[in-house]
Parts: sequence; C-alpha cells; structure tokens
Amino acid sequence: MAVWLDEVIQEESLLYPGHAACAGCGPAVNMRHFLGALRAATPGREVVLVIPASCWTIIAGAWPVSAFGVSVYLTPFASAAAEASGIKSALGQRGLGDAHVVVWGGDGSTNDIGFATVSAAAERNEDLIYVLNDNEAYMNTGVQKSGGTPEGAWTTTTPVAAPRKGMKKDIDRIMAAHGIPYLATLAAGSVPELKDFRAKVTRAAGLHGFRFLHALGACPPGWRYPTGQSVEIVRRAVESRYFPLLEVDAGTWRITYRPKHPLPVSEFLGTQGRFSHLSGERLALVQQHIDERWDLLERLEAATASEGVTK
Ligand SMILES: Cc1ncc(C[n+]2csc(CCOP(=O)(O)OP(=O)(O)O)c2C)c(N)n1
Ligand SMILES: [Mg+2]
Repeated sequence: MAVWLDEVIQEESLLYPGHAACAGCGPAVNMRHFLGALRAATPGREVVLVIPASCWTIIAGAWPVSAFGVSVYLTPFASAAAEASGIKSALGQRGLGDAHVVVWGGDGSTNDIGFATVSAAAERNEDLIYVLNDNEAYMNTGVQKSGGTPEGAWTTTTPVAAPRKGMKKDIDRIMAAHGIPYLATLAAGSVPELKDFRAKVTRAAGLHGFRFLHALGACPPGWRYPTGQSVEIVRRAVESRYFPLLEVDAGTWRITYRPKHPLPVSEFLGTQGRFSHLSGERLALVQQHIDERWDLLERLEAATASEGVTK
C-alpha cells in the first residue's frame, strides 16, 4: 500500500493539478498514466516531451509556468518528429542519451499535417517514443475533421447534413508497415484496460528504436457528452471493439484484450452527440466496418504468429 501511495505521489509531480485541460479531458487521464508508467518503469531517467501544436500547447501552460514536472518543447505540426530526432541526438552528444524523448502528437498532427516527419523518423528507426494522442479531430481549434475522425461523425467541417465520409485512417497498420520495433494501442476506460495500458508503456520503455503508442482519449466538447462520462465512454469503445487493444511487437500482431460479450457499436456511438444523427442503415454499416476490421486484426494475428517474423 505504501509503495502504491508513493508512486501516486510521484505521479502528482509529473502533471500538476491546475493544468488547463477541459473538465473530463480523456487525454489528460492518458498523459497522467503514461508519464506515471514511464517513470515507474525507468526511475531516474529524464523525460523530454516534444509537443506539436494542439490542445497540449495550451494545457502545458505559458512560460515561465508549466503544468509538467518534465521538460517540454513545443513545435510546429510538421516538424515534431524531426525536432525530437535532433533533440535525442543532441542529448546523446552531451552524454545524456539515456533520456526518453517522447513526442505527444494529436491525431491531426500525426495522421495529416505532421505525417511526413513521423514516417521519416519511423523509417530511420529513431530512438523515440511517439504517442498519438487521438481525440479524433482537430479539437484545439474547435472540432475540425482530421484523418483520425471516425466514419459518420459530426465535426464543424463535416456537418450533420454531410457527416464524415469514409473511415478513420488505419494509422496502426500504416505505422506497423514501417517495421518499427513496437506499436500498441492504449485506453484507460477500466481497471483491466489500465493494466494493459501501463504494461505496454513499460514494454515500450524497455526497448530502443521507434515505438508508437496510439492512445484513445475522449473529448467532452468535441464528442458532445457530459464531462463525467469520459472513462465509461472509453470503456465502451473497447468493449464494442470500436477501439481494439492490440500490440505489434517485433512484427507479431496480438490482440491484447478480447471482450467476452462485445457490445453493439451503437452502445458506444449512442453516448455522444457527434453521432446522434446516425440511425438504421448508417449504423449497420458502421457495425459492419467494425466487425471487418476486427476480422482483419485476427487474420494479422494468426498470420504473424504462424509464419514468424523477419526483421
Ligand atoms: C500548420 C498549422 N495549421 C494550423 C494550425 C492551427 N492549429 C493549432 S492546434 C490545431 C489542432 C490540432 O489538432 P490535433 O493534432 O488533433 O490536436 P488536438 O488539438 O486535438 O489536441 C490547429 C489546427 C497550426 N498551428 N499550424
Ligand atoms: Mg485531435
């Protein structure tokens, strides 16, 4: 008990209370657990957070104050992964190469505007942890559609009369195709999910090279629901297979959590105003796409497990 309390107190000093996130901000919960798990896995190792333009530019606070107990470096969208590569190299030259350099990039930044440098850093296998902080739209500028916005969703640029066409970019398969050492999805919706989340951060912390962590974070103003429901909504995202928990470790795909009785996806979508215009055929189509992606993941799991992996 005492050890557990001690860990929590240490985590308090990584993201301080009083930061500028909205009430109920899912990514703030993820940040707290990510930094806590990283610190617990590698005590004493410095952490440098590299944050492209996003809600987190604001949440971090304006100099000379900071909401973080770790170093923070703010960048434009397009250069975050390149600047992080440079920071890692410069720290190495100064004998500080042990530090974790972490990019915390939004879905707009990662899928769209900053993707060129993300892909290049992955291809060079830079020694970075890249966290995709996925709240499924450009939230800081008022909810515009990004490549990470899901099928059928309302945003200010995909209004109810013409909601998001096509499916969310499959960034996990795109990043895995770079042959990176480790990729995992993270969600903090329930205690088993949290254990899975923290185990994956621990795994990533112990590896070298480009590690990609894709964290789903619920956003009350952007997804349109009351602030107290963020954790339950993320739990439903996992239980409905809307957001599968998986990892790709040295090329081997693994679904890390299988809902025993998967919820219909409508039980996730129905919690949020951004989907309230969907019904009938549209809902059935979303369910079909969710089922197809799960089948694909199972095939990837079976194929990489039986054939072995060459890296
Ligand atoms: C090149 C460029 N285009 C647009 C902006 C304006 N802008 C700042 S934050 C932001 C939203 C970022 O969305 P995302 O990456 O998903 O992060 P979130 O705000 O959702 O955390 C935008 C569009 C910018 N800073 N730079
Ligand atoms: Mg976003």
